[in-house]
This record gives sequence, structure tokens and C-alpha cells, in this order.
Amino acid sequence: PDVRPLVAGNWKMNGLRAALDEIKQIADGVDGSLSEKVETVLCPPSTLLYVATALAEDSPLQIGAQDCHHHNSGAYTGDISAEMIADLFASHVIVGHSERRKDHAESDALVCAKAEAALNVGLQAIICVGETQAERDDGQTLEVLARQIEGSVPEGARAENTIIAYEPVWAIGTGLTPTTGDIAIAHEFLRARLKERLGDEGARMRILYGGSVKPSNAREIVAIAHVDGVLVGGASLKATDFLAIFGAY
Ligand code: G2H
Repeated sequence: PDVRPLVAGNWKMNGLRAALDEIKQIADGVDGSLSEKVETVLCPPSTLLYVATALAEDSPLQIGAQDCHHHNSGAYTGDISAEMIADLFASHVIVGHSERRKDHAESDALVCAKAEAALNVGLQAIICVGETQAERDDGQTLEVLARQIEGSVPEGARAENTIIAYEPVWAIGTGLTPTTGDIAIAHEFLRARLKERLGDEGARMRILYGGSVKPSNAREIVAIAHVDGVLVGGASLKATDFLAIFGAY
């Protein structure tokens, strides 16, 4: 089935006020004919969310957060909820990024609850999955992906509100990228599991690839079957790099 690809930028814990200039450039850069072919989301740190949605107001650029709490409000010091993110006019939220899974011990069940909280307030959830180096060396890649799809994707996930991002942990920020063959195998497997779980919704759900995507490798990555876009970390920080990735389409 035909799906519009999605290019998402994940700024992680980067971005001071000075970076608002980059957001403006990205918002201007994705305007026009490009936006008919490709959907774009930028996920700055939560401190910049409100001003980012204002800067992107007249642009097809959408703004997302990088994480949310699984409750809407309450005594959870330091956390922000999906409802708060939606309240700032953001449209997406990343959940279950490997850095959250590892640094904050987030389980599949918690990631699933966060995704559910996001869907409940009308946000689109970008749910990350991916194997670690050790799991890969053990030959566990597909088993891990199956478990994460089963455990992290809520029952009510639909193609319109949920996006999967395959990010092999060993390829994140390391400059290492899997071979196109490795990516093809993982994405085909994820597609099969999503179909099995969610039927037609799973067949149409976008599956992004993430991990050291840059202008020089984007073209060959987006050409792989079942790669419906990319999630870009480091190369999304500079507007010129991020916009160069769209040259792949
Ligand atoms: C993977 C990716 C974006 P990078 O984490 O989420 O980051 O492109 O820097 O590897």
C-alpha cells in the first residue's frame, strides 16, 4: 500500500534558545512541493516545544516531544504528560527510545502505557524498537523485535496514529549503520509482526529506520522495502544537514 514517508528529527538533549534559528530554517525548508511527498516532524527538547510549534505554525513542519509520562497529571516531579504536549500544539511524541529504555529502565509495558496515553490525547506515537549489540551477537535480533512489538504497541494502534521506528541500538550515534540487507530483514520482519497483530492497520503502519542516518546514506536506506521514512538524531541538529536528507526523496 502507498504511504507517505515520514522524516523525523530527534534533537535529544540538545538545543538552546540559539537553536531556534535552525527550527525556523527547517520550517521554511520543508515548505512547498517537498511537503506533498514527505511528512516532517521535528522533536526538540521539551523546553523548546512551545516556541517551536509557534515557529512552525505556517509550515507543514510538525513538532513532537521525545517522551511523555503515562499519566495525564499528578505528583510526578520532572515529568511531562502527553496532554501537556498536545496542549502546546505538538502532534507527535517519541516513546521507548533506546536511550529511555536503557537510562531510565523503561519496560515494554511502560512504553506501551506511554503510547496509549499519547493516543488518548490525539498525539501520534513514534514507538522505538531495536536490539542491542549483545542481543545481536547472540542471534536474538528478531526475537527481541517480536517481543518489543508485542509488548510496546498498544492494542488500539492504527496506521494513522502510530509509527514504528527500528533503531538498532549499536547503530545509534556511533556512525555504524547496518547493511541494507540487515535493515531489509528487520523491516520485513516488523511488517509481518505488525500485520499479524493489527491486520490491515499493521500493513499500512509506517516503519522508520533510525541510527546514524545522514545525507550521504539516506538515499540507499529509504530505497529499502518497508522503510517508510527515517528517524534522524545527530544529523537533524543542523538545518542544512537535516534538509539535505530530503534529497533522498
Ligand atoms: C537514533 C537516532 C535518532 P542518531 O537514536 O533517534 O540518532 O541519528 O544520532 O544515531
